[in-house]
Amino acid sequence: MTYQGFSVFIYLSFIFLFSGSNSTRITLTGDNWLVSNGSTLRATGAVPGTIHTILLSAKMIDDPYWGFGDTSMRSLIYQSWTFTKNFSLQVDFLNLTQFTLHFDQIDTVSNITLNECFLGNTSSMFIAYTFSVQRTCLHTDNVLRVEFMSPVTYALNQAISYNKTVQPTCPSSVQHGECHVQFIRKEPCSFSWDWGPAFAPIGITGNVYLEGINSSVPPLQLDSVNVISQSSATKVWQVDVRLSGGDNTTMYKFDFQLKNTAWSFNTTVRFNQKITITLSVPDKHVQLWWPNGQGDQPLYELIVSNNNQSIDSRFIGFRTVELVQSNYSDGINGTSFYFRINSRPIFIKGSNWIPSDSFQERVTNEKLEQLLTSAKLANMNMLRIWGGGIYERDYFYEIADRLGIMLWHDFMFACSLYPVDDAFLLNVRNEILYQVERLQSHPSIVLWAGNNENEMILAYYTKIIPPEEREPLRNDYRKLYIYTIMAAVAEVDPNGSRPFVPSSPSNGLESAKENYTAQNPQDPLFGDVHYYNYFMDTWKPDNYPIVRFMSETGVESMPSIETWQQVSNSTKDWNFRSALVQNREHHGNGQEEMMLQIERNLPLPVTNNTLTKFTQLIYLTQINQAMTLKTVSDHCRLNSPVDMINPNTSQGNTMGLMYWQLNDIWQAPTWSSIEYELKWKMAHYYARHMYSPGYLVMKLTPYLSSVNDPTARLWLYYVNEFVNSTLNDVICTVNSLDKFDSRMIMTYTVSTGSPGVELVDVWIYALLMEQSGCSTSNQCLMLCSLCYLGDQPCEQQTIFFARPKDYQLYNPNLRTISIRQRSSTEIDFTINADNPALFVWLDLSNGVSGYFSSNGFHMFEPEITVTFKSWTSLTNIDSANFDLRITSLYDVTKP
Ligand code: BMA
Repeated sequence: MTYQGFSVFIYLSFIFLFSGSNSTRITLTGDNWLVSNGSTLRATGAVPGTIHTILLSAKMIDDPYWGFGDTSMRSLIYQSWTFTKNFSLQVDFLNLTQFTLHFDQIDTVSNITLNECFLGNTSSMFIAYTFSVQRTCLHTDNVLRVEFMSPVTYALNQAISYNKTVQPTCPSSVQHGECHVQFIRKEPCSFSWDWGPAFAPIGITGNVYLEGINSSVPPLQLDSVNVISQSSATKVWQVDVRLSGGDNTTMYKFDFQLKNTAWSFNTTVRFNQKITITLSVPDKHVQLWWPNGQGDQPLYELIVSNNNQSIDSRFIGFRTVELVQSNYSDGINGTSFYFRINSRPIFIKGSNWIPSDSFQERVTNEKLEQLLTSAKLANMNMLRIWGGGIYERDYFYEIADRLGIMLWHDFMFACSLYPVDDAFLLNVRNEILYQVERLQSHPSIVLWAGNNENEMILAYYTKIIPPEEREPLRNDYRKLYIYTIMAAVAEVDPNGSRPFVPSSPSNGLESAKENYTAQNPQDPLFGDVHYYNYFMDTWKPDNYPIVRFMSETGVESMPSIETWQQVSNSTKDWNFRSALVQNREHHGNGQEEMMLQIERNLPLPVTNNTLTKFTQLIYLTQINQAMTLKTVSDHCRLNSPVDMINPNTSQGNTMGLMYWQLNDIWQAPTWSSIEYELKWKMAHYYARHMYSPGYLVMKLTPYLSSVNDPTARLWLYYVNEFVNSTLNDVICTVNSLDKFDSRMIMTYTVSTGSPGVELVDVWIYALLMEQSGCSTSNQCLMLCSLCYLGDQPCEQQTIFFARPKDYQLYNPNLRTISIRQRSSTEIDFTINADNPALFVWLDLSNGVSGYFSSNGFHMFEPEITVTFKSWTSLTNIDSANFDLRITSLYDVTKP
């Protein structure tokens, strides 16, 4: 069994002075925590850690991701566990006067005891806890005990003691999950999801330290920095700084300095525990922060000091955010829903983010960096942090700031109704105050959303319950998302630096008219929409609704054979319908749906070799997913211009797409475009292509017309996001699959400069086919290339006039003719073909992690060179280790 990505925490210093204040911290993170279930299992391990990762490193269990670990290890989370740490304290520390014990994150329900003193309990993994510690509780030799209750038992107990049933009580049985997850403030998907396992980890998952100070006055602390807005009249940025600590008898002099700029400011104030100081930064001192693809991402360090001693600092970026929801001209119903950043409307190209492992302690910062870089490389400008997961660690947001990946940030509530008793609401309120304060300095976060799909779930349940029960349920919803969450956001961000939507999907501002509980939160004329349909032809553009903003849509695909080999070494598991694959397919009938979708458009494998068949089916599911996402993306981008709104339906002005889902939590059939171990599926290469800033879209109307249909038209559009003006060549050819030579060639010039959609040409399909000598649709297809001036490769676009399964395929005899190292991270592969080849898929079997410059492409020339880019430096490249596997659609048709 291979296992990569296990982070190693090394804590070099045990005691350190906290910058700028006279406090001393004793770090308790690191090795030598004893973990025990009180009977059979005892192990020593490291914190941050959870029972699974600690027992694994003590070699007492297998990797939980191996085989059926998700169900076979389930009893671990039904038990109580104690984490114990022995540590000593020096006299100097014991002579200090005030003490606190701090946990960045505890997962989840625990009682905390230090020596003979009970300090308190925890009930949310989304809050940092600080307990005050009496001097009498501290000794030279100390024992810290954190006693965890089973999260599953806790959720059940809470559900039983609540005065009514909260739906859904349990996940669908195909998920092998746990029940009542809405009763515990813990990663919702840790009780299972339709793409993830139920490991429901137990443990200490952040830093732990004991702090002592030599004063009765709490140290000054920088709680948050928030860039609020820019005044268009004065060109001055308003920046709110929240500080706490100190005492109300002292006058404090604060200095603020924006590093590497000429701007600074100081003020002297008296305050009681908390204060917000508003800074005014003239815009001449700073450059704008832009989303990926629109400009640079300059970040500035704001240093806050008191009497020349630095308190703390934050990196900030200067950008304005508006979520524009305005009326259209007369006769057009609904409102717009789009992001305007620095006054520029931005079409959102993105995806949805889920936790990248069930055990966050084994997610390295490099893994996060590579995932977000993969999003950037795919031309994305936004990710949605989905509400069934977690608030990510600080480093995640730092990467997003640096890469220009905007974040639509849900709060962690998903696909469920929730309890609303006082204790629960108080817990939630503290969570929102803590998380918004922690995160609001990040320019990447451009929107807060109350939850994932809960307004939709509410609409569903209110339809199936007796009428008299409906309003109370709606009141519960408002209590949580409007009067608790929205109110808490406004408390920490009183100047409204970012838009808030109560739910995703919702009808945006319009939802307030239905008191935030719409009958149909999926109205295509307002707000955002989640759209799933696994039974239609997902390659047919007309099958998709035309909405204002598509924040979720997608289909499943299978991860690569290497990924399956990481979780089982038994060949019987490497089968499309093996018990292992079925166990990890958490979406009911998911395998059957994928088969249906493949069958509709693609040839089915004919081989008798079971491993070859499995590999080919994986390949086909990935083609299906890639083509599906490209179809939706083309559909959304084509419908983006406001002047293309259909006056009869008011539909159009689609200003964003975030497909479901970017990444994986484990190795399974899912909607992701990147596999658990970071390999890009074909969909991710297609995302990179379909999201390119200058892009051609071809469309045949009616879809898959016959060559005899005199009304059929073939449209060529140019979608442009470039703001600088250039002229680009477009070359279109009609081709067939039996030879490389084109049957017809047409050339155009398109100009950039004003973002929008331009109709380049429209052909009478019957005529075009006749002139190209194509007597049936399945003889021909069309290729259009967009060639930039300069040395960038042309962007090639293809339209099939028939389903790929209806084309005659010829053996391309694909082969690698040269392998050449270009740099320490790049290798060029030159490939030859005898005939055109469809969906050419390149794969390296040596386990090196990286991505190709292009993949899943169609080859219409006898030779092409593709570059593989490794995430890490490759030394001593021996080309023998770079065995390139090449597959094309033709292979599927071979016995
Ligand atoms: C949406 C998401 C997720 C889910 C996905 C696929 O409902 O919000 O809850 O995993 O679809 O079913």
